[in-house]
Amino acid sequence: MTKLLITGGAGFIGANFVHYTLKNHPEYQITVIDKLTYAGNIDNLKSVMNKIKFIQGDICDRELIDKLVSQNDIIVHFAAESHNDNSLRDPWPFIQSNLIGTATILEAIRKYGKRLHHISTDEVYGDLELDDLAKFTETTPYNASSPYSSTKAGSDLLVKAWVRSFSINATLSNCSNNYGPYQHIEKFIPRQITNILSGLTPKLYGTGEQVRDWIHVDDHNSAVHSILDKGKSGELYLIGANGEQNNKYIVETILELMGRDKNAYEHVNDRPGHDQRYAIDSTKLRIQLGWEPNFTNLREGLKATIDWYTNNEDWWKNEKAKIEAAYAKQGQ
Ligand code: NAD
Ligand code: TDX
Repeated sequence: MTKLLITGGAGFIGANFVHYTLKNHPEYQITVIDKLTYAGNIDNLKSVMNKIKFIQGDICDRELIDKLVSQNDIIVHFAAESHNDNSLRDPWPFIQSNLIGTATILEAIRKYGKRLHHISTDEVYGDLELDDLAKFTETTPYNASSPYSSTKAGSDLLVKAWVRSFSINATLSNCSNNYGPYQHIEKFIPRQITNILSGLTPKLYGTGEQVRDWIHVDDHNSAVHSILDKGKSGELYLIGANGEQNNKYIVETILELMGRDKNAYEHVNDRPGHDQRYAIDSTKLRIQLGWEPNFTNLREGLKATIDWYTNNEDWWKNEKAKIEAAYAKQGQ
């Protein structure tokens, strides 16, 4: 059995990765390390706790990371502060976890000669114009906009530097916007679904014309497995499933799927520095590794996600008032 250490495995994508791996890749023996910040939820792993080892800890803890990396074969690194709006309120946790945390993992990887897969985002490339037909590729220059995306860009550069200078065995992937079960309700899609379920009006930042390239979380995770199986050390792969839509379309579709008037949303204050458009060209991943997404119908994916939040109110309802109070302070 290959020993797999998953950082951030109690968060949205990490927890889905644990479930996906247990179901589809029995060759891995899983250990999760997660600090259980506000975004980490041990309940996300409740049903599989007897099949994995869970350690509550910080990726900035050098002694702990040293020990865990030495005990495992492959490290898949999801742990990060992940929300742009929070990074605009307070950048420090982002600098700590995304930069110092990644450097801590890299030093342990270098010491013990283990394999790393670093999870990153398309936001490292900045944004595209709304009327531009271009997409991000693996050679697009880094040009991050927010404290969140700049710390993710910095973490990617650390990985690339450790590959070049110390010849560590590492791959990187930069994925577009994920949706699916277990996503924190601070994020766009779950916020709007839980607003409607709570009798609140969906909130669109600014004009709502901004475009995001949506991918189902299981497609992100199947791509990560393709890279673990067939990826070449030192390479970076973009992950995307041609899911470009503007925010207005997403809110209207959610309202319609939930049986409401599709215009029953409000425009609120825009995000400072709001990135206009993200779009991924995933040709390299598809051609070189033979990966294809399974969830190509966004409307159906949204319907399933709405069903999940409707059926799992206990998972989110205690957090709702606190999240909305923080947004309300910013007129959002
Ligand atoms: P999330 O906020 O839902 O989960 C992050 C997890 O990391 C949480 O469980 C949290 O407790 C843990 N964590 C944070 N700081 C930690 C620390 N110092 N030590 C240990 N654990 C810590 O985020 P997510 O949306 O699941 O994102 C996971 C990864 O995927 C991130 O690296 C993010 O940049 C990347 N990513 C996310 C998206 C997206 O659409 N959500 C898209 C592309 C890439
Ligand atoms: O209430 C809202 N209303 C709204 O219009 C919220 C929370 C967001 N938005 C807009 C802002 C963005 O244009 O929706 C879009 C998506 O917002 P987020 O869910 O905050 O995602 P984004 O900022 O695009 O970043 C996400 O994708 C890339 C993840 O949070 C990152 O972790 C990932 O790297």
